[in-house]
Amino acid sequence: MTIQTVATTPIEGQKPGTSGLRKQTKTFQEPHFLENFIQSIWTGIGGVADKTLVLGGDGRHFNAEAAQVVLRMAAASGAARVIVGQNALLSTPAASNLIRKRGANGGIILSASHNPGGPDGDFGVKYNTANGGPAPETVTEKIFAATKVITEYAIYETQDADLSTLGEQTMGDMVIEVVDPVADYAALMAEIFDFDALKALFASGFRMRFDAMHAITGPYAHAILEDTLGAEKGTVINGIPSTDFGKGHPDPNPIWAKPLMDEMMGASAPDFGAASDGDGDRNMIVGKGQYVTPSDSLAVLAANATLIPAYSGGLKGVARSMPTSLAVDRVAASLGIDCFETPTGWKFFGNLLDAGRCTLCGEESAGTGSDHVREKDGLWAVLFWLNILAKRKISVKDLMVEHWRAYGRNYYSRHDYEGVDAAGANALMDDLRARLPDLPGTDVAGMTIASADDFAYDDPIDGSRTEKQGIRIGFEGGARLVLRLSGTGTVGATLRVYLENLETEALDKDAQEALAPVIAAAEALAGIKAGTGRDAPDVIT
Ligand code: VG1
Ligand code: CO
Repeated sequence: MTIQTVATTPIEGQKPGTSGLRKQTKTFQEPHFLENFIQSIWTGIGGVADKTLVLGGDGRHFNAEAAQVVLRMAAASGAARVIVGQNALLSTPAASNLIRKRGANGGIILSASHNPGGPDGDFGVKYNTANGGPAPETVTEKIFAATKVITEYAIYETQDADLSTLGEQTMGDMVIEVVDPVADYAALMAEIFDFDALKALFASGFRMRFDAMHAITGPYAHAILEDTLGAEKGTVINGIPSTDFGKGHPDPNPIWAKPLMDEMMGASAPDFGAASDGDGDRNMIVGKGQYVTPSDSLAVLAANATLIPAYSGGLKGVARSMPTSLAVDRVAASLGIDCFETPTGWKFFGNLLDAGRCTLCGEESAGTGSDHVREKDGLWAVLFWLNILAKRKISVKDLMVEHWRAYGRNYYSRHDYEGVDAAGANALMDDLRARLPDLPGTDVAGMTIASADDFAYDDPIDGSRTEKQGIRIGFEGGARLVLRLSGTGTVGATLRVYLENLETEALDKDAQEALAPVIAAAEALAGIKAGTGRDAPDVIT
């Protein structure tokens, strides 16, 4: 085995986005693309010599090959140990747990999360720090800076490591430790939740459907829901991970998980339905005849948290990303705890969790999590719901009605305009941004604008400031409109329009109807049709 030093030149466009570097798989497979980025990670974290890393991915096309490159590059740059999930698989929350549990210096997660996979899909690389969470912007900026000046990378010339067999092997001086991807994560879930109550729930005939969407959560869901908790065989569907996610779009929402939605709205629906995304950090919750928005889900978890063993002492605080609805704010107010509003992306929750300022966090994009790891966690959210239902002995539908009666209902929807012209989308945002100071006090679509700003976040723990995180427009009476551009897309720009309307009386409306004034206001204020060249959103969730 020899260390090869390969001359290279900087490659454009290696700036990490909302969640790591995401590109089309074909781009990642171009000469030096992956290697440049990995070497830049080593540079950005001050070198990898003598360090211990965790490595795994969501199993998509190129996962296995990329993992071998990362191992050979870690060995060439002097890493002491890499803990790898068997067959280079780890869900994102399981990777976060392993980093924390094993005291690793960091980890590399190979995933483009909810983006489709396969040769014509997307691939991604994410670096997580020693707390188990996504690298904060101070670190990703150093990595990006390194990508712009790279001249060479180091890689071992050797045959592939055997990642199918559990146990230790060496590559040069580096130890490669292959671990069961599920075991430590399953043990953590058993510490957090009342598994006896969950076993009793399933033993009583409670029926569930879990759609793993051909992605990484399948093995975890099989092991925990069926093998441990006794849910009937067949509860988990699409549970074998495939490299192209069965040619599907592994994003758990009513559009991409439509078969599950149809089943849950049908006459013979099971009691509870759920789905998870490509890398296992997102969740969708749906009861018999009742979809639960991610924003509402976060609010319900917060309101019922003391039913869960790990949270029985109460919550230190909660946090939500800015576009997430204000439903959880209302719960926090009634509990008398802090509610933090952060920019989109899990990396902004890390400091709050580390400092013990909040226990639960969530995003409107189907991400929910707590201080048990430093990532959002799909299966954890599902178990949280099951634990609540087991204790409360109530249907999802009745629980939602009860919740809305107590706190009001924040009707919510997101309209996405995908792959639109980037220049046009930027111009739309810039134009609206320039008009923000004049908007408060004016009327639009029959509503009066109460506030309008471009969201900037001052981190209360490290004092860092993050600007231009999306346009927020608040209306009198509690409606809200948010516009921002996606940081995870790989083609053109994606405009996300987030719509919210608070109702305290009419709790049973159709969401799009309840939001009609806000939708009209969005068009009047931002000229979305003209700016995107689209008559309607591509995806409505
Ligand atoms: C999207 C979501 C955001 C989430 C991010 C990563 O980002 O809106 O809430 O944190 O994806 O999720 P953006 O910039 O496209 O809006 V995952 O599960 O794809 O890592
Ligand atoms: Co994800």
